[in-house]
Amino acid sequence: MSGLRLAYAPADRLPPAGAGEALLGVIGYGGLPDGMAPSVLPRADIPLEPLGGPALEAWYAPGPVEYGEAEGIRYALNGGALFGMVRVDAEAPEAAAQGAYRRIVELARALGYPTLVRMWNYLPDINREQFGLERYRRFCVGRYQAFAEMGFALGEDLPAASAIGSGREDLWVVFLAGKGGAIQIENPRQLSAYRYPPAYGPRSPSFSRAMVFGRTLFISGTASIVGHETVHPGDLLGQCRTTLANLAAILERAGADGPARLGEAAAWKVYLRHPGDYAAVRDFLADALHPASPVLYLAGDICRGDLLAEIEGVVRLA
Ligand code: 3EB
Repeated sequence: MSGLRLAYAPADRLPPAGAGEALLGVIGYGGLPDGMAPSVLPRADIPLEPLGGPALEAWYAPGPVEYGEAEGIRYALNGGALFGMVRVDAEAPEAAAQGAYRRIVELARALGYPTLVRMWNYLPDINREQFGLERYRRFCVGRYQAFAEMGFALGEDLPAASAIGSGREDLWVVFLAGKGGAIQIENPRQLSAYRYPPAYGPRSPSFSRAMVFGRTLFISGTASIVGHETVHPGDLLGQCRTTLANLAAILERAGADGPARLGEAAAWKVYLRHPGDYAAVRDFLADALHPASPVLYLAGDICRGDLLAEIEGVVRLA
């Protein structure tokens, strides 16, 4: 499936659909514009503060698009892709993740889009310990259990993902699924997350480093990890340089240009633990990324306490 398009915009202005396109869904950070149509449009209001630039993410696909809601999941589909989102109480992250993932997989299969391509997870208080285990690690347990019980191979069929800490009570999961043909890509510089040793939690994080879906490369949240270890703890620019090297390695594996050469073919999202780091990271990325590639900056907690920044990307392949 090709023709998916992502656009960033200011908080109050949804960009228009192109000819023959329809909206699949909208994600607002700290707010959504009024009067979005249709009323069944999948929309999420994620409580993360946008820093300096755009605050809305809009996904488009070649129309016609059908909308629906089932099991608390709002979704849109166009015959090639299924896009949706669900919001669940996250007091107990294991149960929240397991329930949300189970429902998403069941719905995606029932609608005929069994291949999970990309998941965005926004979990409140992601780094807080609860009964002796960090909430992110609890989330990983529930996600793993859902995938295991749904018959996933947990190696060849894991979606790309991001998992970020957000302010309020609920877990949001935003997802993209397809009918098949997605290719998982791992990063030669990093141990696959689903193989992380038990030091990082009782169940390894169930995601791939990137997925190719149609002509689009979805790059997972990428941070300053080499092998399985955080490198440059406490050093913002050291972490940024390592993250860029990790992104470059994924792009090379996918046969794409490097981060500085992608132009409008790439869109990036940058999560910063400390909002005050924004200017320094923006200045660093002004050199490292192509000036025509849009970047959306958000203040959000990264799922390892020693990580200061994480970058994800969507890249149109040639
Ligand atoms: C890492 O590489 C950093 O648990 O879904 C990045 C992307 C990270 C996704 C997830 C976690 C997740 O391990 C953290």
